[in-house]
Amino acid sequence: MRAISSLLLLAALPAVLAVKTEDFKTCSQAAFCRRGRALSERAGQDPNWKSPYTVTADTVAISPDQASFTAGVRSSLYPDIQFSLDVRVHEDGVVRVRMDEVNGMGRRYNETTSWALIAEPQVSRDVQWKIGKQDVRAVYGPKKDVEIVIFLSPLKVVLYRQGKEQVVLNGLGLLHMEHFRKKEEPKPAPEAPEGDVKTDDAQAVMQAPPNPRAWFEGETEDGYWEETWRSWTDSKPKGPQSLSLDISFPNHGHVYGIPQHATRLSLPTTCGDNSYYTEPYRLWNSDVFEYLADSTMSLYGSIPVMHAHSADSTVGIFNAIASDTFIDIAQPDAKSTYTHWISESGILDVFIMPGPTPEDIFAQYARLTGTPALPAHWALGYHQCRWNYVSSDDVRGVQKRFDEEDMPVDVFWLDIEYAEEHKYFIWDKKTFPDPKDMINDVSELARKMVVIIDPHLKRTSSYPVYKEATDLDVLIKQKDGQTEYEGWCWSGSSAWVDFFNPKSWNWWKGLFKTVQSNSGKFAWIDSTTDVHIWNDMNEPAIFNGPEISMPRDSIHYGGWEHRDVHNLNGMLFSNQTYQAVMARTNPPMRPFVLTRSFFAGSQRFGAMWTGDNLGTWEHMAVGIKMVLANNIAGFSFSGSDVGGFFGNPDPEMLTRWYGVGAFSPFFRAHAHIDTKRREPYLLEEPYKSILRDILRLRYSMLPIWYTAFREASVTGLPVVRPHYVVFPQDINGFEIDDQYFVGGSGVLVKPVTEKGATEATVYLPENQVYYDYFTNYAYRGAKGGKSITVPAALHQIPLLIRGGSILPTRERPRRSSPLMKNDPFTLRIALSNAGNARGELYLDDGVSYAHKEGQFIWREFTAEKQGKTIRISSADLGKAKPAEAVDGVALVKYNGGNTFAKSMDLVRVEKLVVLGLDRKPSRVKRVDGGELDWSFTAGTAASDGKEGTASILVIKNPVTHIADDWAIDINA
Ligand code: NBV
Repeated sequence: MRAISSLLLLAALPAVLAVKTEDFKTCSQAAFCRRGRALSERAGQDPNWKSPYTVTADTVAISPDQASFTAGVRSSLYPDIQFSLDVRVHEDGVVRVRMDEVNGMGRRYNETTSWALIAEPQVSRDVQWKIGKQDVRAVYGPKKDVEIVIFLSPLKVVLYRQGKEQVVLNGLGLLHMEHFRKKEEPKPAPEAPEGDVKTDDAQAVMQAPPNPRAWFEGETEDGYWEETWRSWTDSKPKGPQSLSLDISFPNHGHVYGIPQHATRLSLPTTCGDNSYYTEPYRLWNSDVFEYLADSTMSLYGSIPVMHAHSADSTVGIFNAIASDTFIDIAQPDAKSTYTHWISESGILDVFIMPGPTPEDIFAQYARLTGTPALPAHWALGYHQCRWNYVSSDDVRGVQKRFDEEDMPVDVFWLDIEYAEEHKYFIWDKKTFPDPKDMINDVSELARKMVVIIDPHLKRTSSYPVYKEATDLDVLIKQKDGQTEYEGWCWSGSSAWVDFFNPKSWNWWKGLFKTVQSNSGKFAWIDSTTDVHIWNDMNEPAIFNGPEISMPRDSIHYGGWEHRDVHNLNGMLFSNQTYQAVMARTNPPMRPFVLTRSFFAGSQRFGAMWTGDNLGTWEHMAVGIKMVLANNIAGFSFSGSDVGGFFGNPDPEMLTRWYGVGAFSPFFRAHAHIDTKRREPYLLEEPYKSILRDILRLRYSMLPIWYTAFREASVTGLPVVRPHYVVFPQDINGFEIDDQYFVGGSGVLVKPVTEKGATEATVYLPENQVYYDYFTNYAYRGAKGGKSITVPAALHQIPLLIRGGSILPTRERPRRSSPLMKNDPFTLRIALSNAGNARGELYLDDGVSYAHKEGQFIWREFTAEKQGKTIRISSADLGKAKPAEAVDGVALVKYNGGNTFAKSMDLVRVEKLVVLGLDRKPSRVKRVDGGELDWSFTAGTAASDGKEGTASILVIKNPVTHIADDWAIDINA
């Protein structure tokens, strides 16, 4: 197998060049990445290349409880340097591989997991390690078909399933952990021999064997101790400490994940013959002005999680590293994938997730970093934002117009201009003289506000937040470790809180309190608990810093350099904000925090969006792929700015963008300060009415979204699911990233992102009926997959219901989602080919944590064909499956008669709509009662599998209490 490295040489297809790329480093502009890629190139050119790293056999030790394998590792090139290797199998089969330098001259950053993981994982006691001459191996798993093997010389770690290689670390021999060393004074270069007279000395030089170290690490000390890029010089007091590691996925031809990049879901290659990109994917949280819609450039957040997929299995890795990381991907034969990870600093700490299904990977990853927090229900409604609503009266005016136009909306947002001189928390009293009244006017209609709090603090002692941070000494320091770091941002000369410092946490909480404490410290008393928070610029974005961020040699708590922790920075900020918002009330209420920057684990603290997209069709389309990538990387609550942040979308584009937004987990319209106003009520007809319909559609489907979010919060399964997740064996679906399923509901959507479209092609992956959501037309899929054409004029969203699904909706238009609390439900029962169906509904109070105490309704609806009867029934899933969340949170104290369920006593099912019956029923009756009020419309879709409109049976008012068990028989 040719190494990824040699494939690099043949890289083709230059990336499209455009806006502001010059503000950010490419691999060749970052010394550590140059070194990493050079290593891979050299290795690739040498057919006999072998990793110099070996496990020292006599150091191999298995802990007495069999929990872990440890050993010493050496590189033949630096025999004096010691490394430690630790491999352990977790209870759920995940394998953690750690390596660090020991007894070295410095300390590599080893705390990434203390921020990313929810707990120290439980190690399996059910593993028997076998120490052999050449390897150490352990077979495990319920079927004992998984094996982890550590090959000793050279060091290689392989995960097998049923004897087949799944994941290989250092299979290509690109592992290299640069050790700490002393800076050597440069030696004078030997004088060059003159002319072509070969002196003895010169001959000696030419005949000397090549220096293997030079061969391995490069001839020169490239950027070891200092690095200058544009006008910035990065001092590197610790010297080189980069980490290179190849991770291969034999037998897996697709890889997904590593958000955030504006690219396809199935990640295109970056090296090798005909590679799609030439630059590696980069993870270095960055504020990229006018980012490209098709690029490997790093964006605002990073989740170093990758899924590798084939029709046989899905495996995954989580590479817990928070420093600047470049990732090359090669797929030389379309069957296997080779990746090369090059990071600037940090220990090696890789979690191998064995799968073997996508569902298993989600659970395995959720056990490590947690499931997404269950959002407040209102947060799934529509959010109206722009930079900026300029005054409290402006906010009131916008709210009024929504109500006049009968357009639902839950949240009004304020961007940075609410704050006097961009001193966050401090209202600009000229424009917002009455903030509390304004908030109360909004919350009167059960709505909320979200207000921005950026991390840069204006450096003026008259700003209490800055003053208190200085007094407490919790600001990030310059490279001397003493002086406050100063940079330029919206607030002018600014400083940044170091959230790695635990001292900052309680203080930060205090700022959000809406009542003054007697400590005399700042509290946000002119806000209310109906205000939630938007954290922007938390990469951090700094106008005059290198790559629009913080110098890498700045110092954080514990003496760590910014380079070590950069990608964690955004998560710590939104985490602390989340805790602060939660702490405002007793009992706590679910906070909403939107973050731009994120890392693995950020899903526990709210929502993210894809930053400053452009109002173009390409950006609209790639936003869907980015949201899907985020979803499979555990961070479901995501969306893109509806309308595009920059530019003035024409009405057609804006209309289509609402179609995209209504089917994103997070649905917010936003716009740059220089754009024209574009609130949905401002559009002419027919656009305005179409937007109203789309908003109402979102609201009517909130029960489906909330049920999906609840499932995500318990199992880690994504809220929006691409094809390979739902049909992991259907090879035709592995590249599909423009249509997807909403949770496990059976809703399949393909938002239109093309100008002038009147039709769309939708791929149906199975021999099953799919019903058009609006017209009930029954399309037929086929075994092996089939594409169909569906109408997609401007007012139409290609939206299908997979046969076999039951969808709960609420069809009464309201002004905001809390006002729907007592609205009745409609159940759409979309019968499968076999005449069956299933669905779920989850409900709780939507705001508190009472659901953790069992205060919820969780129903299962089924339709089962038994001879000539179809029985539709509803059962209590809370009772049937007192499930434990994958992260170990037990759903305790559940009883069907809980007070929340009781409070829903008036909520009924107003309508059952049964799609796809073969013929008109003779009777429709409750099993415990009499005949129901029903009507039947015959369809043209015949039961022999022809397309056409489905038959529709409508049953009126069949159920009085949504929380009850019931059963209805439809007799043929
Ligand atoms: O706060 C202003 C904007 C905000 O509207 C946007 O959503 C963020 O992504 N912010 C960036 C700073 C300025 C961007 C040009």
